[in-house]
Amino acid sequence: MNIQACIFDLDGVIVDTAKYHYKAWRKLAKSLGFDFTEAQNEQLKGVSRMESLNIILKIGNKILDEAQKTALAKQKNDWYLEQVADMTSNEILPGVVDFLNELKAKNIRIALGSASKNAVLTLQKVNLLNYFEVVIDGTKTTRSKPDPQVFQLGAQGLGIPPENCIVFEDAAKGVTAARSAGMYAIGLGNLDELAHAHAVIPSFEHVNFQRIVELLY
Ligand code: B16
Ligand code: MG
Repeated sequence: MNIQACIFDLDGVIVDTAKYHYKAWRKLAKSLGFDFTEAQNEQLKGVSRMESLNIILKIGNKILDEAQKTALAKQKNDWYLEQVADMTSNEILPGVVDFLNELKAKNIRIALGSASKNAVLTLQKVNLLNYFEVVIDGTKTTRSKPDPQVFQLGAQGLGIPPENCIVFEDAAKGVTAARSAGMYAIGLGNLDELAHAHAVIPSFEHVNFQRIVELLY
């Protein structure tokens, strides 16, 4: 095994913006007259904005035309961005900065692979953009996770073969995407949802690069 690059998902891996997405989607669902639970929200992790809206409208049994959907997606994003506006580096998840610094010191290449169209803004808000040599986000992809495109583009941008990359993901669909790309996948969070990853860790706290590589054997 020769790991040369790490590709990170953003929401739920680097920063805890998943809770902001959920709050904004729930507000939207309520404005349409139905509730949207945290369990239902699991289906949205790693999924693009429009696909997320379609899932929510299905849950609420709402059929809308494209113009209405575009307006709702914008409304959700406006609510989401109100919360992102107040973000600081305090919202970086535990252990992430130490891990990124360790990768830099070891010359392991770093890319982002996120479905979010707000990824660059978010990385700027928390002061991490400079760590990422390549940023592939929802503005650069045409296919959503579980399609491997986002991670393939990340590895191509770095010029590293997929078998030499580790992907870090909090979403089941993201783990599937990484594996379809022929990469190693480390799940962040719950083993039940991420059992198809090569290994699952609760967070970046108390792990270093060597430990991650050991988990892959
Ligand atoms: P936006 P990730 C994903 O980011 C989120 O997990 C998902 O909940 C969200 O709908 C998607 O980004 C699109 O985000 O509305 O900001 O474009 O986990 O792939 O980093
Ligand atoms: Mg995520």
